[in-house]
Amino acid sequence: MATFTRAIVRPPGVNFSAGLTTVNLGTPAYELALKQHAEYCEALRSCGLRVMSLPIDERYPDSTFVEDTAILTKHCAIITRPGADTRRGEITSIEKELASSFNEIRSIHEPGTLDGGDICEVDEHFFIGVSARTNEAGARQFAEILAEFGFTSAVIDVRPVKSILHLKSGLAHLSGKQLVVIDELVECDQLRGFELIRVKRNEAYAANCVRINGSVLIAAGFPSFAETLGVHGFETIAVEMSEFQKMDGGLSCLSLRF
Ligand code: CIR
Repeated sequence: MATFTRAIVRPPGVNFSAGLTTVNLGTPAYELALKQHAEYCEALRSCGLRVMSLPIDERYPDSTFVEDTAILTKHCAIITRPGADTRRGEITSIEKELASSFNEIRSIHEPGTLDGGDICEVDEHFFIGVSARTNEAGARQFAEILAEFGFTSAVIDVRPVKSILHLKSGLAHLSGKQLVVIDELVECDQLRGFELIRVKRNEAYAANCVRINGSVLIAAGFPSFAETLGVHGFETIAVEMSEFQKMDGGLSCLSLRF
């Protein structure tokens, strides 16, 4: 399991609620979103990470979801080409920021599209979700870049799974062969050989959790999942995510960790 030392985040702008969403949970309250974002950053710090906070960018209401703009591996950074037109420009400032930390930077090019939320890293292996945001060309380009650096990958088509926006909305890597999954992904051939820790259907949002060094960051308000992780020996840190959930955002998408 990689050890992380840094995280990149970007607080939401005042027009955050003008971003994309497919869920019907109401309009996010801006002040509360800012507070939750600050607490999220504090949780990252408590895991030992140095948090680099980018300036708010109101040109892009979804730009707080920085995870979708890049994938950071131990050998390279890969700049995505977000599937939503309104998010495509978000990559410019991220690429600039990463230039000082990564010698090797690759990019996804047209006609490929790929969102970081569709990429689940399991040590040297990556699951690539093909979704409403990540297309087959993007997945192919990404797999080729990974192969160049000695990583392996497998594609999981999540388009039939209507309850999730991205692969990682329903899949997370905890440690070794342990994965967190929602019911709809349990039968995936690509996940055979892994230990699957299932999330109850009524707590499916919590599947998007993040292992950071010795802890697992989870969304607050999902007691059964928190208990399951405890039984498996994980220390959990719960973070309130309600305002980001309203905009289809999972916990992992608020940061880039490396
Ligand atoms: C979007 O629809 O693009 C944003 N409102 C939410 C993106 C969430 N990203 C993620 O879970 N990786």
